[in-house]
Amino acid sequence: MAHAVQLPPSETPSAEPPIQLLDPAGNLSTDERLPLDPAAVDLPALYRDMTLARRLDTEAIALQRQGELGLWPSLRGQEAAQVGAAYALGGRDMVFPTYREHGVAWCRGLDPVSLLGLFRGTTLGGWDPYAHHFNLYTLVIGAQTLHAVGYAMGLYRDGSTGSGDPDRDTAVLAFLGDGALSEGETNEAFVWAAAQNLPVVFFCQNNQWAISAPYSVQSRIPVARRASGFGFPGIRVDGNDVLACLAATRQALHQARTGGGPTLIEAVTYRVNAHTTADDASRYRTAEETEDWTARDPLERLRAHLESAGALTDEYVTDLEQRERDLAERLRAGCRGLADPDASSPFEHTYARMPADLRRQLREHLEFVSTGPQDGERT
Ligand SMILES: Cc1ncc(C[n+]2csc(CCOP(=O)(O)OP(=O)(O)O)c2C)c(N)n1
Repeated sequence: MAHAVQLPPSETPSAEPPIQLLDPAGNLSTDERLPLDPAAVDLPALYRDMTLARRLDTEAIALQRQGELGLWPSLRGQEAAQVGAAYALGGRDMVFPTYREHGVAWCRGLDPVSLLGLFRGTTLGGWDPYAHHFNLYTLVIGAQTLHAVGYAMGLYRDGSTGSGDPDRDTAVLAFLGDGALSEGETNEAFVWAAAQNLPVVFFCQNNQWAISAPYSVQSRIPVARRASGFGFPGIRVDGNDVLACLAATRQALHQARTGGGPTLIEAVTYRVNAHTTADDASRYRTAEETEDWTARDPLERLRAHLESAGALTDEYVTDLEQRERDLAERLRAGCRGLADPDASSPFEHTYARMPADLRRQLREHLEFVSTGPQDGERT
């Protein structure tokens, strides 16, 4: 059998350049496709939240290395995509994340300790999705796109989209990775969102890799261009440029809320760390590629801009460093203080009335747990 032709890993051929409003040196520019007045954006706040999202990530990795977490999927390199998108949200808009959206969770006001429970094994959820309009993390690739479409359908049927009342109209923001585009569920979600003209924005962080599979082995066209096949707009932005991500998401959410239907945003970025703390990225990608992308650091370019504009005072930097230390301490103490779950909790909350077979399994499980650790097992 003939071997499939493999394209070079990193960039897909004939991809149009992503729209950029802030270049790697920190210079601002304009683009008529994405109008944005930077003077009306709180740039130091964006920098603050990107910095704190990175610190959250760094501390979680350290906690995993100390054996406090089983696993951690790092967001490093994707702070601009996540914080930019999050800043475009309205309070009522509902977010459907994957498992890497720690920066969005942070901006949504979630207690960062609650992000750790899933990866410490103390919970199968971790927070009330309605408290911050931020759904639970989804580890099944692509599944959240259908959840998002279902929620968007509910909004549509409740008359909470395209009503003309800005205090009522609501949209959904669904996050996905480039790998999720190869899932049937994602494609079903796109078909359904288009056919029903639903108020949903699909925000794809194209971080180039689905674990060890580069985007180029999954598709012959760029992510954003796929949208036209489903019948809605796609837009390609520099995912390391927080302003381009903010402007694109703001525009797409506005369109969704006002009855204009779905959009697919491709934020071109890079996962600087390994897929998770359990993965060795050196097995499938080169150090040069990672170094090249690391040089396009999303925090550095905003910092460079703020410094050149004289907007980063010593006081601001000192205060931010203190906030970072406080956050780190809160994560360390909070993680170690997470309560062990009740032994029956994995069996609960799936069915309103537990089926007999599951009840039997629960009984067996509780019996097993009550016997305590077996010889040689860790306590
Ligand atoms: C349905 C399903 N298939 C396979 C997996 C195993 N898996 C976990 S992460 C991953 C890659 C996902 O890549 P991408 O969507 O690009 O997101 P990223 O992790 O890069 O942010 C895969 C295949 C899974 N979790 N769910």
